[in-house]
Amino acid sequence: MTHRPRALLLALLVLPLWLLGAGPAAAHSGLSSTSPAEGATVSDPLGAVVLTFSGAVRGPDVVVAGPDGVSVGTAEATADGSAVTVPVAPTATGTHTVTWAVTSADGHRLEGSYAFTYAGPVPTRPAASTTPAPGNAPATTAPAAATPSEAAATRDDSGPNLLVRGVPVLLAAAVVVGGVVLLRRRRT
Ligand SMILES: [Cu+2]
Repeated sequence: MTHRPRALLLALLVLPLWLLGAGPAAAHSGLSSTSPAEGATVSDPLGAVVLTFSGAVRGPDVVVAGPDGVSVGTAEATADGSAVTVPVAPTATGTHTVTWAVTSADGHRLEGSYAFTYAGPVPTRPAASTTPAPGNAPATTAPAAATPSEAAATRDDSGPNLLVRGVPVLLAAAVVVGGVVLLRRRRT
């Protein structure tokens, strides 16, 4: 008859401990999925990075950095329930790193980072007229400018080449004509 109060006592001791352990764990929000996904290669135009958590989050702080380490975000990240969205405008193809931090519903600060590869279209030169992005992407116009001058240089070389080629042709013609004249003189 003594084991029943013991079982009750054990239940009374274990139940609060279980509630303490499971309570905060149930309210603790984790990262469920991301768009683009970790390790994914994006070939379509990308306008935003979206992080989806298992529960409501607030106070998002998200930085999406391009291959040069400069942020490609065009506005602050916003939280809507369990989804965090940050608008982006990639300026280069390559590895993009998402570094994020949010406050879970239970008050815990969560943070992490992951990377994806962007292989979609990029502006040929920074569109300063429409994009309010603070990042001035270094325009790589130097290689493009060097190409026409190289083409002009090879085109200039073709002139002397034609003259040089013409000399052997004239010499060969002179030899043939001379040979024919000599043969005709021998016959007569
Ligand atoms: Cu938590």
